[in-house]
Amino acid sequence: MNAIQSVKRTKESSPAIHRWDHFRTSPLSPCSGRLNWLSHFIQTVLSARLGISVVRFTDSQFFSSSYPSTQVLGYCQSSASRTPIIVLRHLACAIIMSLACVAPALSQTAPEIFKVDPPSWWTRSSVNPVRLLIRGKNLEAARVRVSGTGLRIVGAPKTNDRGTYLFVDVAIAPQAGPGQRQIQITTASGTTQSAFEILSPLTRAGNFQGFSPADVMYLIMVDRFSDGDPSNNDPAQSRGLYDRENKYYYHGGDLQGVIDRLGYLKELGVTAIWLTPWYDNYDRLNEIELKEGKPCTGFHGYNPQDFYAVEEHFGDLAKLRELVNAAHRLGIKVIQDDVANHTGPYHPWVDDPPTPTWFNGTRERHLNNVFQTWELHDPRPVEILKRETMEGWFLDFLPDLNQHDPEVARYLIQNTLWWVGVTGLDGIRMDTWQYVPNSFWREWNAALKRDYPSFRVVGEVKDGDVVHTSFFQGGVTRFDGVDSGLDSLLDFPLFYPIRHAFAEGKKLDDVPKTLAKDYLYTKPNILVTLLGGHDDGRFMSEKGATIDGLKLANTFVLTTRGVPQLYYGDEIAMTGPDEATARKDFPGGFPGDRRNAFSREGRSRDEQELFEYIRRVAHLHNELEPLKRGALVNLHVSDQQYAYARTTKDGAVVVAMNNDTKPIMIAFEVSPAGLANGMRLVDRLGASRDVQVENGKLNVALPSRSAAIFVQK
Ligand SMILES: [Ca+2]
Ligand SMILES: [Ca+2]
Ligand SMILES: [Ca+2]
Repeated sequence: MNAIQSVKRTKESSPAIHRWDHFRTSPLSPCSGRLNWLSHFIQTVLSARLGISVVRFTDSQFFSSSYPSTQVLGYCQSSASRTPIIVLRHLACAIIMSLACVAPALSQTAPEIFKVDPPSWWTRSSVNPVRLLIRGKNLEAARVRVSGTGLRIVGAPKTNDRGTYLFVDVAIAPQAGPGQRQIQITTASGTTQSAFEILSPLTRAGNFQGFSPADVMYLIMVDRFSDGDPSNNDPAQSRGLYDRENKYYYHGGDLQGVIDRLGYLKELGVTAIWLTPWYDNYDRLNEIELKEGKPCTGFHGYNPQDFYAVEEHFGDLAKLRELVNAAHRLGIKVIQDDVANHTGPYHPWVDDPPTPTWFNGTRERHLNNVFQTWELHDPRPVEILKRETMEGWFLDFLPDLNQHDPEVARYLIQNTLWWVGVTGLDGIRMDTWQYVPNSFWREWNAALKRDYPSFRVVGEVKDGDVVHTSFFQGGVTRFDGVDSGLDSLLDFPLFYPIRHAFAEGKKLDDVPKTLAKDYLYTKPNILVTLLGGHDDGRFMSEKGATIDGLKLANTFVLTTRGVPQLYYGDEIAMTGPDEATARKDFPGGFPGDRRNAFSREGRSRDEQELFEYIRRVAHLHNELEPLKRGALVNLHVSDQQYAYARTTKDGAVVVAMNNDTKPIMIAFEVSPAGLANGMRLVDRLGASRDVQVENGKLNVALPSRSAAIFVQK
C-alpha cells in the first residue's frame, strides 16, 4: 500500500486522522525534512543559545497533536560555540535524548485507525447492533468508546493477534438524530478516534423497488459508456491507469456520464440499468494478471480493494446517490453489480486478514479454481474437485473469501445492505454466484428481503445447461437441505440458442426446445433473458450475423417470458468478437469522439434503423400488459418459424417470427391464447398485413427474417 492509497482510505473514515496517516507514511529523508514553524523556532533557539543544531524533526505532529508521531532522527553539536553554559547544554541534550528515545517507542505502539467498515448506518434498521470492522495498528487490548448521543458499544470488542483489526458492535438508538459520531480507541500508548455517521433511513417510496418482467434492463459497462467528468480520468489516487488506446486501461466513463445519458436510455425504452461494479478497485497496474503479456487495470470493477468506496475513476458516493435519484425520477431502476466470492488481488486483507480463516487459503498457499461446476450439484461429488471449485482462487490469484467464517458472512451481508440502504438502489446482479456456498446465500437473501421485501437479485451462473443453472434458483430446498433464496438467474441456457438461431441462422426451434425445460426452474418468468453481455463477444461479430438477425433476437428477448436485458451498444450494432473488444467505448460518449451515436444525427443509416426498431419493440413491451406480465403460450414451432402468445386474463399479444432467408406463410391455432373467431389483429411492427382469426387459426405471411407483434385491432 503506498502513501497515497493510505491517505485516501483514511480520509474516508476520518479527516482528523488523514493528516496523521499521511505523515506516518511519508518517506523519511534525514537532513532534508520540511521543518514547521515550531521546529524552526526550536532549532533557532537551540543553536543560538545552546550551540546545538537539530538536524531534523520529521514533522510537527509531535508538538501539535495528541499523536506522538514525530521521529527525531538525531542531532549534532555546533563546532562554533563553546560557551560557559555547557551545563545547560548538557541538560538540553539530555532532554532531547529522552525525546529521541521515548517518541519513537510511543509512535510504534500508539493505536492507529486506517478504516472503519461500514462508515455509516441508519436508524430503524433490522441490523442493530451493527458490527464495525476497524482496521489499523496497535489495537491490542484497546478500549473503545463512542462520543455523541444515540450510539453505544455493545459487548466487548474483539481484536486479532496482530492488533490490526477490531470487531466492535455498535447499537443505534431508534430516535438518534443523523450526524457524525466519534469512535475513540484507547490503549496504554495513546488514544485515537474516527468518525461514524448515523443516517436517516431512506423513504421506501420509489426506492428498493426490485425488478420484474415488466422492466427492460440495460447493462452498462461504466468505464466504457460515457465520460461525463474528464477531471476524474487520471485521478491523483491512481495516476497512470487512463489510456483510451489500451483496451485494458480506464477510458474515462463514469457515473456522471450515466446521469448524462438517462434521457437517451429513457428514449430507448429502458426501465432498469445494471451498472458494472462501482467498488473501488486497485489503484495500480495489475502485474499479477497479464493481458497479452502486459499489466492491466481494474477498469471492469470486479477486483475490489475497498468494498465500501466508489472507484475514483467513476465518482464518489454522493455522485452515486445523485445517479440513483436521477434515474428514479425518470422511472429507471438501478441494479448494482455485486461481488461476494473474492476480492481483488491487492486488497489489504490479502496480506493482513482480519481473521485466520477470512480467506480460503493464503496468497502463498491456496487451491486453484478448477471450474468443475457440475460437482456443485452432484449428489456424489469428488470432494476435492468440489472444494477446488468452491474454494479455489479464480485464475489462481483472486483471493477466495470464506463465507463459512461468520465474520466474513456478517461483513458481506452488512456490506450489501449498506449499499442498498445508503443509495436506495433496486436490485443486485451477483457475480460468480455458484462459487459461494448456498448456506451463505440463504442468510444473505434472508437479510436483504427482511428489510427490502420487493428487492430482487439475479445471479450469474454462466452455463448453457438448464439442469445445471436451475439448481441455483431459490424457492425450493435442494438435496443439500438448503433453499438459497435466489430470485433470478441470467438465462445463459437461452443465450446460446438465441445466438445460434438469430446470429448464425441455425435452426430456430432450439429456442422453444430450451424453453421447454422451464419446468426445472422454480420461477422461469423472472429469469433475465439476454442476447449479449460484457463477458462474451458481440452478437454482430458472430459468424453470419446481420442487422435483420439482431432485430429478430431483440424481438424475441423483448417479447418472451423473463426480464429482457440489453447490452449497451447492441442497439447500434456495435461489434467486437471477444470479451475485450465487446467492451469498446460507446461512440459519442467521450470527449473528442468523431461522432455521437447517442443522437440520431450521429448514427449511420443502419444504426438508426436498428435503434429505431429496438426502441419500438421496447416501447411495445412497456405498453402492452401481456408482454410485461402475461403467461407464455406456444402456438407454432418449426425449424425456422416460431409463434407464441403472451396472455393475461384481459387479453393477448401474438408474436410470430420467421428466421428463414425466404418469405413464408404459416397457419396456427390461436384458441390456446383465447382468441375467438372473427377477431381482427394488427401487426404493430408492420411486417405483416392485418389478419383475422378464422376456424380458430391465424394465417400469417412474413417476409424473410422478420417478426410480427399482433394485437387486437
Ligand atoms: Ca471521467
Ligand atoms: Ca481505485
Ligand atoms: Ca468461493
